[in-house]
Amino acid sequence: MKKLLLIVAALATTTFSVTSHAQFAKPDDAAKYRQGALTVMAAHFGRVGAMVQGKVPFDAKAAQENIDIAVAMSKLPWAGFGPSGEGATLKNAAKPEIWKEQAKFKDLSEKSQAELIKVQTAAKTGSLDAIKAAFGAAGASCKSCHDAFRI
Ligand code: ASC
Repeated sequence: MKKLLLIVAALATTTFSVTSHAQFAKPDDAAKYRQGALTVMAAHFGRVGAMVQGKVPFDAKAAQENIDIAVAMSKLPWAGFGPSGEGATLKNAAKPEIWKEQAKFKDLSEKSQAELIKVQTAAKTGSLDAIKAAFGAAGASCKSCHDAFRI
């Protein structure tokens, strides 16, 4: 069992180090990749949001599963905004400022990831109130990056 866990951990580390250094053959490939990751992240974050807003009944297990996926996905899109992702021709909403202000972009992306982890920590308690307390700041962190960098 311990050996299996070590193998899984090693594979996970490899996966993430590969994705975080991912280079794309064409800017459109990078755009598709980041859009896919952000779409899945937003879908699962949104399912937690629906519970926070009382649009669907609170289900602690579902909230936790959804925020876990959102947190996992939140590691991925940023590779698609690196140098090999500049100049995509497919429809996309990335402002050119992303590539002129990479430090600011990185800072905002890291803030969002940190806020999502706070929602995940809250979800582990099983308390809707705890999730509600963390959810707003996470949504606001998405918005502040969109305001600066999304058309
Ligand atoms: C979401 C989602 C976003 C953010 C943003 C917050 O649920 O899909 O892009 O929250 O709307 O303002």
